Amino acid sequence: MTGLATLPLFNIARPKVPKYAPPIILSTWGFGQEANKAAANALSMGMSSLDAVEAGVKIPEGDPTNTSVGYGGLPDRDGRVTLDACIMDHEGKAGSVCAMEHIKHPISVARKVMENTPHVILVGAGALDFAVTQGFEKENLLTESSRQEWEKWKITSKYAPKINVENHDTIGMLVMDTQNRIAGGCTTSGLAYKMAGRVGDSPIIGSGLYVDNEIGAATGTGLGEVVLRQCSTFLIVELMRQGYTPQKACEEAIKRIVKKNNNYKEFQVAFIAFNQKGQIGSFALQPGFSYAMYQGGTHMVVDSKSYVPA
Ligand code: SD4
Repeated sequence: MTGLATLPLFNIARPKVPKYAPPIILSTWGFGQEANKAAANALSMGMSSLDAVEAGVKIPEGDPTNTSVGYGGLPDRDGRVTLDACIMDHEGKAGSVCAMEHIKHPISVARKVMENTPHVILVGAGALDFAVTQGFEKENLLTESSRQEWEKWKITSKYAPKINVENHDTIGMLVMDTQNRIAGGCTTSGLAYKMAGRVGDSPIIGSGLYVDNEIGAATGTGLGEVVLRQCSTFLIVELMRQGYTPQKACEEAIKRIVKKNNNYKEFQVAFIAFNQKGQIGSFALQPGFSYAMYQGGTHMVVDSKSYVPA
């Protein structure tokens, strides 16, 4: 009798699962794990990497206890919560909103900018008007506890970006689905007590986020001004194009920031990246940065290496 049951085990053809097979999900900071779970759930229902990014980052956007993303975000110095977000898909399409008030999920508005307008970026009142025409509801995003924090801040009015806001920060997310389609999103309320109208790196394509499906993707968190001056996520993807691993590319982007900023010990910046092979990288300026990862069906939070030693 022949048949599978009689064959020795080592003769059975097994499908080869590559070590770094997608899906892969990466998010900045440990709190990104909840977002990753929502993204993984979207993927498991057959949704695309783009849908997964949106579903994922909506978790911290809607969380009032996260004071640097979406609802509950700390306001600018005038007490206004203004949100920045961008999204990019595997075809290189992009959408972004900057300094937008009153809409809880700026990532979803950014996606509408990408899909329903001929533009990439809408800012301020224009972004809000567009959101309303797309059916988004205007809400008060300043929670009572964020209002109280702002009232306390006004006593000294000192502008001092924190180096690591423990487990609460901007979320940047990168997703590769099983069809190897990469999408990314980045969403934030920006720096607490910023000047009215200030926009950081997070909603700017090539600074806070960059995706090139041929190569890979990168996103980041930290002091946006230094990232904006270096176009860091575009740099990381271009370095990967030249053959750098995601790890080496993130390290190089941080080194360039160090080179250009003598005061580099005073702020935090961190990047995460992956390439089409599924290799992952992360590097921070200061110790204390972690990222959430989903790969091989497992969720975990990983402490990143840093330029300044722990
Ligand atoms: C910004 N990069 O607005 C954002 C804020 C951030 O850690 O990531 N904070 O500059």
